[in-house]
Amino acid sequence: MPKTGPRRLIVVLGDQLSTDLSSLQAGDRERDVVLMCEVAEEATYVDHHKQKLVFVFSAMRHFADELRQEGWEVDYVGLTDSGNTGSFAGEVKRAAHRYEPDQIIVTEPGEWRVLKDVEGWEKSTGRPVKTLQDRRFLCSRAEFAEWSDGRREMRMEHFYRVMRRRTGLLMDGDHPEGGRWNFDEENRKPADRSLFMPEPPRFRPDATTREVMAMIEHLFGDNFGDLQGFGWAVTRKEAERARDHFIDNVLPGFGDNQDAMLLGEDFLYHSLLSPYLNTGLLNPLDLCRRAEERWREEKAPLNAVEGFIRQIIGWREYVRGIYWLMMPDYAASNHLDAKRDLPWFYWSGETDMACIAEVVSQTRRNAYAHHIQRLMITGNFALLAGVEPRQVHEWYLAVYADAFEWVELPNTIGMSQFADGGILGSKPYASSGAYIDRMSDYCGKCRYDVKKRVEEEACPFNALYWDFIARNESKLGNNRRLAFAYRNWARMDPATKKALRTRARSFLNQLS
Ligand code: FAD
Ligand code: DLZ
Ligand code: SF4
Repeated sequence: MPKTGPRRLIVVLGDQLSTDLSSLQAGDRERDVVLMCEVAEEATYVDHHKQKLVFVFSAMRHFADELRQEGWEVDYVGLTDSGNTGSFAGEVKRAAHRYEPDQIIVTEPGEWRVLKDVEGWEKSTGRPVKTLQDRRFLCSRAEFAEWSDGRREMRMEHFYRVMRRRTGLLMDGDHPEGGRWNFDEENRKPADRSLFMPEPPRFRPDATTREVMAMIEHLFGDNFGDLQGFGWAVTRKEAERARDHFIDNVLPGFGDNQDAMLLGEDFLYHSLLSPYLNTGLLNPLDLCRRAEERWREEKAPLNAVEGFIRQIIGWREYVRGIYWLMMPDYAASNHLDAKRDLPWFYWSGETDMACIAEVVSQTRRNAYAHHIQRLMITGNFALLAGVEPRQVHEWYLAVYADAFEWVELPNTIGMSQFADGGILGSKPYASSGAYIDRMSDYCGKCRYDVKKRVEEEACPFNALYWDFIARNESKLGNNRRLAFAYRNWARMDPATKKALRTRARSFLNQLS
């Protein structure tokens, strides 16, 4: 027997697919109604990879079913349903007319753009809107602001220790397990073909996913990305299977092989869990506790488990904190005054640089590349070439299944492009071909020679690296972490300097 009394409208957004979401916890399934809507505004703010669109919409549809099974009334508006206004504001207004709720409840959105939208709902519907904290994150926006307040500089490593103490993860009383907070020195081994590579589980599209695939192919057929081979989990159960596979088979090798890159090996020792964490199919703290348990059972080494947990309670929470602290101005940051257009090969993959061609083609196939590929291949190249950070940001926001602005933007603008001038991290991640050669087997299959610097056949990363160092000297010359590079540049003879810069210029001039 449904309860009578005031009815509330609970709006659940596409990255809030968690049954323990604060808005759902605040609701009453016997009385309130849940609104979920696919809207054109979200589907088009960048030209998303087709797999990302299918993943989000299929996961949303499956989540609506999950809520219905739990007894909720869910009003689900599909992208092509008649009357769909194409925006959150429009759909919330229409739903307010349908249900005449006495209150609208929503968990705070992950992104600035959507928060601005939510802030207009009270006026557009004439109903009070209650916005609740997103408790899936371990550090609230207010707590991060408090932590950062008065600090001369923010650093992830300091923040991470606070999060370790707060969660108790890998702690022995007040001390870190193993006597150190960070075991990175033992990680980051180069690629090794002889390693056994665990294959990640892929999930066969069910009828719902196939329906979404047909819709996306029809509406967004020209967007970047292949749909055949779509294998992302779209239900909580599937995401949990992916999680268990990672914990059982991949986690033990995570630390050692975190930075390795091998031709034809798209996933190596990574979890591929970011799309599920970012949409709420998996809970970050639960995942970390399961990883910790593996170490306590002596089934995974401390360097692997600590490295994995750091990415989640450290980096993931830290970049979110920076995003909310710095938005909206952060999106326009361009400390190095980079102006070049994003080269077309970021979309086509058509370049003789084997490393970039490999990462772009993998990205097209899977809507995935691992961290070092994003940071040290495509990110590094854009940084060295001086591509405008906004264009780099829009590319990353479009092409990865896990790309939501709160996490993508600080990683791109801050970590990868140093466009924030050092707010997020202390140095630009710039490197010559030598690093790529050490961590991958890409160079062996490349038309360019990684050992050469100035010749026509020389690896472009080499001259571009020195050109980057030289042209940004006024802004980076005092950076302690680049002292070695600037000392080497200062020692170089003028003819070599000139040849490097000429080679960089001629390479950049032929980019389109
Ligand atoms: P794993 O290597 O298995 O790591 C485990 C988890 O740790 C990830 O699932 C993720 O939740 C978290 N994590 C690891 N590194 C980071 C990080 N730097 N910031 C935040 N969380 C982290 N991550 C996104 O989730 N969405 C993005 O849009 C995104 N854009 C990026 C753009 C650039 C330029 C760079 C350099 C990094 C970006 N990252 C982004 C961070 C990182 O590359 C991805 O989280 C990771 O590659 C996801 O793959 P995985 O799940 O296999 O990660
Ligand atoms: C990424 C995305 C896309 C493509 N489409 C929708 C949508 O139509 N409806 C929706 O609720 N969410 C979508 N999302 C995820 C949102 O972008 C994300 O939930 C909000 O931006 C929250 O910050
Ligand atoms: Fe990339 Fe240079 Fe190696 Fe070619 S030689 S794969 S361009 S780093």
